[in-house]
Amino acid sequence: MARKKIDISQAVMAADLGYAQKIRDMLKERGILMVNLIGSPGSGKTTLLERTLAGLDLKCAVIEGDVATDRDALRIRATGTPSVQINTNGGCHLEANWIDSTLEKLPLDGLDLIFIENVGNLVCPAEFDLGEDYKVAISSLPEGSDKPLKYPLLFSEAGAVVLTKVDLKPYIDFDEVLYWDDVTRLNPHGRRLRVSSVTGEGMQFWLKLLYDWCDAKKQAAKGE
Ligand SMILES: Nc1nc2c(ncn2[C@@H]2O[C@H](COP(=O)(O)OP(=O)(O)OP(=O)(O)O)[C@@H](O)[C@H]2O)c(=O)[nH]1
Ligand SMILES: [Mg+2]
Repeated sequence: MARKKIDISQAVMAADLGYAQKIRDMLKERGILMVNLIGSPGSGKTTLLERTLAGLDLKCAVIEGDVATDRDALRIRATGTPSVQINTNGGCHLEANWIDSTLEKLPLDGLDLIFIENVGNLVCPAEFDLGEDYKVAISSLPEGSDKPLKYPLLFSEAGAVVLTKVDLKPYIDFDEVLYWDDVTRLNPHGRRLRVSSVTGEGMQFWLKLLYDWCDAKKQAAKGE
């Protein structure tokens, strides 16, 4: 029997864009900001979130994406913030239809800000629209200063690039001038921040950016 190969990837992507638009419409109506954190495994996403949630005077919730375990959701819940874990069971990124069904499990009333911590990966998560307002690239000093040009999609589309673990600078050979030059070339309009979740360096600028983004989202909702 002759076999015919059918490419369903286009259809799957198109269906997911429908979910992303549904999420975007719902969040716009409610004035809730959604920020999608994307970075390598161990780049410091959950630690940055823990520190952020302790410093932000906003009502937040977190959707955690990991291949396996609910460890990150447990860390977030320990801060007193509602968090739901999605396990991708091998998948390397989150998709909008999963975010859509997960939002039903979060207390949306009165919420200001939803963070998504995507699966640790610099490649695939950048390709998927989750209905977020901003993707934020999280890259850490120990990963090396050559990463922006090697993984250009994420760095070019991010609303902000956050360089984490800057407290390790004295111990690591990292060309910060090259790093920021490359980021700026890829993404001239994105915000650029350097933070340490250990010392707190740079955290005030990150928190200020989140407040500004939240204010803008609420203003847009009022202007509807
Ligand atoms: N020195 C230093 N270590 C950090 C900093 N932020 C995180 N770490 C450490 O980096 C390691 C990984 O941090 P996580 O926050 O779990 O990283 P993650 O990006 O959430 O990792 P995955 O969820 O597995 O992708 C932990 O040992 C943290 O303590 C920082 O600013 N400075
Ligand atoms: Mg994590």
